[in-house]
Amino acid sequence: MRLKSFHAPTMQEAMRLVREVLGDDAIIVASREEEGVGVRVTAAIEEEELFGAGAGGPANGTAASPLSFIDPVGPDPLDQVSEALIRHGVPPDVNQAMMESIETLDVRDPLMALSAALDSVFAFQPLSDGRFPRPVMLVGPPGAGKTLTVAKLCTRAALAKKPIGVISTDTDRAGGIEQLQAFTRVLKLRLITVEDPMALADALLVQKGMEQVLVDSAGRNPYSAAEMKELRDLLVAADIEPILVLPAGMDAVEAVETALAFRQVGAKRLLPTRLDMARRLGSLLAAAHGAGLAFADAGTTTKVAGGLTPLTPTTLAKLMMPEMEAAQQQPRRTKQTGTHA
Ligand SMILES: Nc1nc2c(ncn2[C@@H]2O[C@H](COP(=O)(O)OP(=O)(O)OP(=O)(O)O)[C@@H](O)[C@H]2O)c(=O)[nH]1
Ligand SMILES: [Mg+2]
Repeated sequence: MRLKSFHAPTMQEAMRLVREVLGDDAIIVASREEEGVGVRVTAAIEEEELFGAGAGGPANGTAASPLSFIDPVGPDPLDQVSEALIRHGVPPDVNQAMMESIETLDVRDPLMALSAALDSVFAFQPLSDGRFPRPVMLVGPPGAGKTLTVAKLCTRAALAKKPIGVISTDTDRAGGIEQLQAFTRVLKLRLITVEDPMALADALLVQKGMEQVLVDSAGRNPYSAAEMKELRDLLVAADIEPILVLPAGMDAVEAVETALAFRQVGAKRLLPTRLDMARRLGSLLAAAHGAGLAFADAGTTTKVAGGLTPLTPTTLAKLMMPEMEAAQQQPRRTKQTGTHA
């Protein structure tokens, strides 16, 4: 007997899929409503009915995709991806787009399936290790992790002995400059502080020859027209790329609205932080999807050295399914121990 799960928005649609793929002899063994996703129906069929007794191949065109059937000894990888998306609180529209992108794939590995879904629905543009085409300004709501991210990027560049420029525009808030200065002093970098758009344009001219120019900014309330205008004024002063910094663990709808506000001032990339402190990354997927932002790197620790992980479909899939990553590494570790013994 072979089992297969079907996802659909309604029971009627799920039943139609069962009949289409498995034929009229399929037996429904379980059905379940899944919040925000719809209905999941698991159906079974005898293999002789599927392939024709002794025929060794599909009996007719409707049963032409036996590869996507669940291996009776293990769970369906697509079900595991679907469960992970629900666990992460990925909103229904994003969940559906991701699941649809992989429903016809023949993959045995849930990490690969999730990685394929991420790859087809999202864009990934990690920050280069080399020369940045434009200076970047880390922007976002208060406390998102902008200053720590600038410190991490400074440290990464300093370890690679790259000449970089560091500018802070966070001059209004008490302590805004000192926080970054504490890092730049250790790294023996000169921190330039600027108070207005003209000064920023001049500071960027001074830093022109640098491989990377990093600009910290003050936290902005995405719903304050005045604060967002201040930010826009800074950004139009020079050719500079704003990168949105957003912490994991926000409400998904709030994350989308925040991302849209920063998209309006020109952000095209999202750099999520605090991935080490959140178990649900759905709000970040929602923000990237809703505002059309590409994933850059992610903050995964408070440490400045090695504190950024370049995001790719594979690294993000591993962050979303750490249990699968751990399970895959298990046999390798055992083998290494054997070699040393
Ligand atoms: N665990 C963890 N903490 C982080 C991460 N990124 C930032 N933080 C913490 O988040 C807090 C805020 O970080 P900041 O870099 O000061 O945030 P900011 O966006 O510059 O804040 P404002 O300048 O006040 O708007 C600090 O306590 C950081 O240590 C991360 O990836 N992981
Ligand atoms: Mg700051």
